Amino acid sequence: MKLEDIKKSFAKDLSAANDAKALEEIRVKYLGRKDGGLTKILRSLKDLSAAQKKKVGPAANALRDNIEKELKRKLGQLLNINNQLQEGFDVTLPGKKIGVGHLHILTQMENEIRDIFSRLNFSAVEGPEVETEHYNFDALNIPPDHPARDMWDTFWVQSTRRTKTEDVEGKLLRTHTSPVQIRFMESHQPPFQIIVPGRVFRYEATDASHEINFHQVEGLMVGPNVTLANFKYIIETFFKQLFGPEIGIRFRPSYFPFVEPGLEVDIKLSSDQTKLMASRKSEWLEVMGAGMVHPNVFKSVGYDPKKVQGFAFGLGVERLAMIKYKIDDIRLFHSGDLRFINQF
Ligand code: YSA
Repeated sequence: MKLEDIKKSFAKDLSAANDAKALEEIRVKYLGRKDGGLTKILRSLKDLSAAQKKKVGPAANALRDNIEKELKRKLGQLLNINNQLQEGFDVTLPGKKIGVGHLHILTQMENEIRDIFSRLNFSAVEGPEVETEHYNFDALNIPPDHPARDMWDTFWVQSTRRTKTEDVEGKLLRTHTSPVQIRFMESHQPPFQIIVPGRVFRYEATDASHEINFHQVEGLMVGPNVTLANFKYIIETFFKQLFGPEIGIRFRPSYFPFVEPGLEVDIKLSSDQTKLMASRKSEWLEVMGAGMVHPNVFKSVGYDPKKVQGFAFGLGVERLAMIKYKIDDIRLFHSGDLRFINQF
């Protein structure tokens, strides 16, 4: 028999074998001392010429190794099936469902906010989380030692916070998404309307509605005739789309150095958000700071404040998710508690 024929015949025998006894018979047939075709070939090698030996020898050895390997593999396979059958393993049962995970509630919330603003014709842009003092404060009309810096308790990345004596620019974890307003305006000309979703950081005490690491979505609309009326329309439309037409919205005067006038927006909590309401002693939750962009901010990016005007806002994503999904403690979002996460 030729090597090729032995190979074919072995493959056929192997696939027909379904117990250890049959496998042993195959082993004897192909590798046994007696008359196995392969044994004969291996034995006759000594009578071949040197050239033939060189050709047939390695091929015959390789086939022998392969036969041994295949016999072992098939034996393992048969034993495995046998064990499973003995243990009462039912191969016809449906498999275990593998959990496929899902988007975190905050990602879902951010996506929903992006969708609504996209329908209102706002494009989304992003900026760095590690910022310079210039973009986070100075260019937003908050010079060093301005008391308004205390509104944002800051994580400084390097101990290079600028002081009157040491004029070195500091690096920090951005305390709000507002620095991206400056970055965007430096490289674009009005008119435009953008949102900036992103992570922000504050070095402050946590409670049911305050985290040290949370998310904001900044908004900025600038053009020759943008007014506070445009802001009110956009924001009311946004909240009604997010929470439904009956939602209570309150605009309050406020102060931010980078807007004039400045305001804040509150959303009315439902009566079943009792824990949050109890800890806050108010049925209104502040969700957004906003205002008309200050002329000094326009000047810092080279715009002429006599020619353009605009509104800006920064909303808290966690706070909106809390209202929408009746979550009474902001610290749950990053708690890693699957009982919480899997509800959404
Ligand atoms: C104001 C005017 C503008 O022209 C543009 C943006 C702004 C907002 C400003 N940059 C800012 O950060 N204001 S803020 O400190 O009041 O925060 C905005 C929103 O973030 C708040 O209304 C609240 O919803 C959320 N927030 C603030 N501190 C938080 C927080 N959410 C969770 N944990 C905290 N510690």
